[in-house]
Amino acid sequence: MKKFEQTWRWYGPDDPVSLQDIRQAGATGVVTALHHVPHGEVWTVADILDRKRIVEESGLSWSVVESVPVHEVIKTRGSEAKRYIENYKQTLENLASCGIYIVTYNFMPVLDWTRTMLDKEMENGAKALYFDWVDLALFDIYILKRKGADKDYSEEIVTAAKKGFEQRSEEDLAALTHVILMGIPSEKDISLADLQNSLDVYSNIGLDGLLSNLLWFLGEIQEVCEANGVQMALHPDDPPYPILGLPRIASNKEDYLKVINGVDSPFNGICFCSGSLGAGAANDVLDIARAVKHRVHFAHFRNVKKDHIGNFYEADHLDGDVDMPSLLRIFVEENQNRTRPIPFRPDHGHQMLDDLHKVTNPGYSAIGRLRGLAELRGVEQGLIALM
Ligand code: DNO
Repeated sequence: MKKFEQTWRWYGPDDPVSLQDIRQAGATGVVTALHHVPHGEVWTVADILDRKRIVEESGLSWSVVESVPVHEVIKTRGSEAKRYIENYKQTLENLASCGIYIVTYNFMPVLDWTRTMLDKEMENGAKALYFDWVDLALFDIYILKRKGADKDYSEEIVTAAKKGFEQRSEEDLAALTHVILMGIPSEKDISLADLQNSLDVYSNIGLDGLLSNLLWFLGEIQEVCEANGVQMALHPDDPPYPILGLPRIASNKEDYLKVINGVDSPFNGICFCSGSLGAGAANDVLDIARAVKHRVHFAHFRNVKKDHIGNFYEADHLDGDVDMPSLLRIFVEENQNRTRPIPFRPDHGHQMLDDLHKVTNPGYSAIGRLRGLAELRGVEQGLIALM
């Protein structure tokens, strides 16, 4: 029976978790990106080879790119979009020429993943990432001051947000703003002004416009991907619903089916993130997996625990709302049809044990992910033994 490829996200030479740590965790593949290259610029072969060499000298391989960011000009199909598409194609070609074929990306407007708190304390003292609707509404209504924002939330949430705003200190509000606008470590954060400027642009584009921009982008890169064996993996929206009035088009099964059928070619695939999808109250993660598994080029296994209004924290990998053993079973079976094993990584992990005293990238401390990886590979082996 074939096993998954075990991978681990590494933010590059500045990541406090080293390549040697990754080896000790038992992963064989590294998931990384050239975070120092500004969004939209070409990744040169020299730069890619340099990173690849560092990874390989540690006895690991660079299995997946996460991410080659899609520039806002492409997402909004601005006047310079063609130039950015050409750059994107060149980057894909360069990666393939260095033997790197799986590329993760997302099509979320302006912001990547969004949380309202990075250190929610669990009962056992570990810390988790957390998303709270009242805090998001507080930010949206009182800090971003988006027009008509209060209409997007229930009365209960609007009232609680108002109270929160009146009670919280300036410092607290600044910290909340920082967390919401936080980008990928070692890339630049979004500014409040960037976000404000984008609101109008995206409200004109709307859901249909954003989807058609994504399909246009995929159509444009199709030839390069097919000619070079590149597999594109679309990460779901995180969280999987429109936030701050911005449209979202990769949040559920219907969205994914529109995308994979819209440009119906094997290069056009998915990064199946069980935590992102699992945060959607209406999402049945197992059902989504069954519907799209044939196009999954990469998987993030992570869990979430939601409450009755949809706030959620990131739970231990085998805890929470996603039935992880059943999900893994779907992918273990799918993996048997593949020539190249599906790479997965333990996505995020609690800040725990020694890591509580260290400064690490939110969600990406070592020990919580080590625990996640160990649990996930244990489930995989158990499933294989029973098959
Ligand atoms: C967060 C990640 C995302 C993901 C991108 C893919 O931890 O899952 O930032 O890498 O959205 O483009």
